[in-house]
Parts: sequence; C-alpha cells; structure tokens
Amino acid sequence: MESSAEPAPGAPRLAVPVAALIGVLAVAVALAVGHLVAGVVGPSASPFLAVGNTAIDLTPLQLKDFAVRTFGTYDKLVLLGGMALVLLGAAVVAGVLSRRSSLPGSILAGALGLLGVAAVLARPDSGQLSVLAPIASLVAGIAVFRWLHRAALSVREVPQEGGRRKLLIALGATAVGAGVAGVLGQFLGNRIDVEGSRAAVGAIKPSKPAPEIPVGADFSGQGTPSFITPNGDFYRVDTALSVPRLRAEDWSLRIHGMVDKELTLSYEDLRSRELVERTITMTCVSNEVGGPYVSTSNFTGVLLRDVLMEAGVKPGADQLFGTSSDGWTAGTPVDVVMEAERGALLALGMNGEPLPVEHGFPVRMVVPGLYGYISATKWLVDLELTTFDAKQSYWIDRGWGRLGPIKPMSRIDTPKGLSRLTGGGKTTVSGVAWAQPKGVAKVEVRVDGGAWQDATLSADVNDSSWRMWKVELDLPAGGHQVECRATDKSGFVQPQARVAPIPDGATGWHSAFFTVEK
Ligand SMILES: Nc1nc2c(c(=O)[nH]1)N[C@H]1C(S)=C(S)[C@@H](COP(=O)(O)O)O[C@H]1N2
Ligand SMILES: [Mo]
Repeated sequence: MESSAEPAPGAPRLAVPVAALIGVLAVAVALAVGHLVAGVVGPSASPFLAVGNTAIDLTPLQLKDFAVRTFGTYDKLVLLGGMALVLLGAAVVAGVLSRRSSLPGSILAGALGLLGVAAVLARPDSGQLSVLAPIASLVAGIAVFRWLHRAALSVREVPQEGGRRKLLIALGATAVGAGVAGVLGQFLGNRIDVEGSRAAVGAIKPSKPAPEIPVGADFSGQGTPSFITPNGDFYRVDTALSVPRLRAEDWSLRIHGMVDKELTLSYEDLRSRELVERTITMTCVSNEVGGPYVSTSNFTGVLLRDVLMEAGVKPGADQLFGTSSDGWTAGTPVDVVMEAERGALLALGMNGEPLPVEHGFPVRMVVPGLYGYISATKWLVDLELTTFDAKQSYWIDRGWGRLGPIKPMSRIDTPKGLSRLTGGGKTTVSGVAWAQPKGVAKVEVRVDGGAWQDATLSADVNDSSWRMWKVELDLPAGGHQVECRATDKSGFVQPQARVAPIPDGATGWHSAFFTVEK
C-alpha cells in the first residue's frame, strides 16, 4: 500500500511499474493489432510502418543526408528502432500518468492512434480498406489499456484471494496475444509469394547478350571490386521500409499521358519482346566522394525507346514520369531516354536472374549515365509522358536537381585510408573510376601533392560502365597522401572543388592517407 504521508486522494493508485507496464502492453497490442489487420488489407496500412514511411517522406534533407551518411543501408533499421524507443517512452508516460484514472493514458493512446490513422491515409499506395488497420489499432489500444487498468485497480481496491495472480495472468496473456497478432500480421503481409513468382519466371535469357567481360576488366587481386557486382552485393538505396511485393503474373505497366496511343504491358508482353543485355554501372547521387553507392550489373530488358516510339511521344513532352507501386516517383528527361545510343532499359533481369525483389522485381528502369534518383524507378507500375513544369518527382520536391547526369568520379580502394603498410616501399594503389555515358579515358594519381602520373587502366568494357585503375609506387618510409582524378573521353577532368551530394552529385578528388613502414 502507498505510504500514508501521501495527500489522501481518496482513491487507490497503481504502483509505478504496474502503471508503466500497462501502458507498454496497451501500445504493444495496438501496434500488433494494426499490423495484423494490415496483413489482411495491405502491408502499407500497418500504422507503425506507415508512420515510419511518412517520417521518411517528411524528414528534412539535411537530416536524411546525415542518416544515410551515418547509418548507410541501416538507416531504416535505425529509424524503426528510434520510433520503437519513442513509442516505448510515450507508453511509459501514458501509463504513469494514469495511476489513478485511465483517462490521461486513454487520451494519449487516442492521440497516437490518430497519428497512425493520418499516416496511413497519407500513404500513396494504401487501398480504401487500409484505414481499418489504424482504427483497429486505436480501438484495441484504448480498450486493452482500460481493461488492464480496471483489473489492476480492482486488485488495489479489494485485495482478494488470488487477485494478484489473476492480474499477472491478464498481463501475461496480453503480452502473448500481442506477440501472436504481430507475428500473424507479418505472416499474412508476406503471403504474396513474390519469391515463388521469381522462381517461376526462371532465368532471364537475352536474345542479344552483352559482350563477354574480358579478363583484365578488373584488378580484383589488387584490391579493386569485381567488374560485375554480384546481385547480393549491389548497393541498395530506396525509401521503402517494407520492400514492395509484386508478383510478375499480377504486374502491369501503364504508359500514358502525352502519347498517341496509351499502352498497358504485362510481364509476358515485355518478356516476349526482344530482350537485350547491357553492362551498366549505376550510381547514387547521394554518394560521397569515395563512397560505396556504385555497382555494375548485366541488366537485361526491353529498350525503353522502342516502347515509347510505339506509344508515340507527343511533341512538348519533356518528362518521363515513373511511379513505383509504393508511390515513389522519378522524372527522367525524355530526350535522354529517346537517344538511340543511350540504351535506356525497362529491365527485367540482373546477371541472368529476374531482378532481386529489393532491386525492383518484376520491372525497373535503368538509364545509363543518369543518377538513380531521376531514372531508376524500381517496382515500376506507371509511366506518364508529361512536362517538367506540370509535375515534380519525389527528390525534386525535396530540393534535389531536376537533371541528374552522373559526374565523372574516381575512388581509391587500396590502400585503405589511415592504414599502415609494412614490407618495403613498393605499394600498389588501386581503385575504380566512372564517367558514364562518356566513358573513362584516363585516371591520374599524385603523391603528396607532387606531379600527376597516369594510372594503368583495366580493359575498356563500354562507356556506360566503370573502369579499374592501379599504380605501383615506390615510397619512402613515412606518412603519405595519394589523390586520384579521372578524365572522361570528351577530355573533361574531374574537378577538384569539393561539393556536397546535394543537389546534383558530389565532386572533388578522393584522397587516402597512409603510412609506409620499412
Ligand atoms: N521505387 C523506388 N525506386 C527507386 C528508389 C526508391 O526510393 N524507390 N531509389 C532510387 C535511387 S536514389 C537509386 S540510386 C536507385 C538505386 O537502385 P538499387 O537499390 O537497385 O541500387 O534506385 C532508384 N529507384
Ligand atoms: Mo540514389
């Protein structure tokens, strides 16, 4: 019982830990029930994920940039973990504020519930039934909170035989119930068998394979990446908290807007067309100088230009506006996509396999020479011919540049910055360079600000993909700085000026400091 020194309120109070636990359990039930109903009406209706996705969409540029820089591909896990902590705190506060009456906690739970409703309604890909999930969540959260609260208070009021035990059972059952509902929701949400669909699609065989990658296209023995990036190692950047699950057999692509003839293409329609294979290096605009968001694949697909010619692009349409199944958008310059030599693809395959789910299965766009944020829509479901004045795509809306040509860049992969090298003065410095779509003509290296010297380049595969470089240096013991710069085939030299990725891609020379020990 409470100490009698407390001002007597005339009503019993719950102990702080019990009150906090009731708050936490009620929030857990709310989330789990929301997730369960979302499993039935559509994964984007899950209030927790919807709040997370809305947070991603609303996050200011600088914070997002910081998150990607600091947490890399784990940024989403960090976001969900952070949200869970905030919710946990709110649940504890709601519980503790409600030691006497369940009203304050119910109000806070209601407010959180309404946040979930608003977030789900704001999702671009939520269906009409999706609001049922956050509403169920809200109702279940408040009901469980009040029920547990009443049960706990009655134990306080009339301490009865076995009362505590009954309360413990109620709390335990609630925890188990929340767990079961959450797991079941996850299971139902994953019931769309996307891996089954991928397996049924089978190998993607091009009618026009890309030329064989020559031996000597990389120096992977000397520290550069393999020329072709294995699918599992390909960098990943997207805003999707849960990866869209589309089956090839349900998928279709609508091409409309400023066209002579609207087209709707099924997966089989695309697959039965001529499939070409292209070796393409993709790059993210948010890649820092020296950063990892660059990879190369053999993409197989249909030439986008041919499909657009069939639809007939009306004069004046300067933007090809792509939308993914989860509502993300990218606006690509029509003139770039229509260049015959560019080879922009509606891609179905990566390295002979159907696209991995996280890289856009069943179909994505790939445009050599353009950063992904304005060209590489994954889980593509809609292409509209329009103008740049009429519509803004996802990242343009958030302050990034309209046109996204990839800037020539080179990166040092070996030695790693700040490493200590032993075993003599001979040092191999190696890395990668890219300048799509012009191609890399030259990479130069200088040591300690001295004269530039040409690096040895790997075999030239094509102008849309990266090249590897290396130099053999004989360095005296001590600390050294190496820098590199690329020149493209038009003679443009990678600029020295350091510019941040925002708004249209980083520039600057990558450098590495290391120590040679004799
Ligand atoms: N649907 C969707 N497509 C998307 C994105 C996204 O957030 N959603 N991100 C784009 C960005 S910024 C890049 S760099 C590329 C990355 O493709 P990858 O993850 O296959 O490497 O996808 C693009 N396509
Ligand atoms: Mo990107």
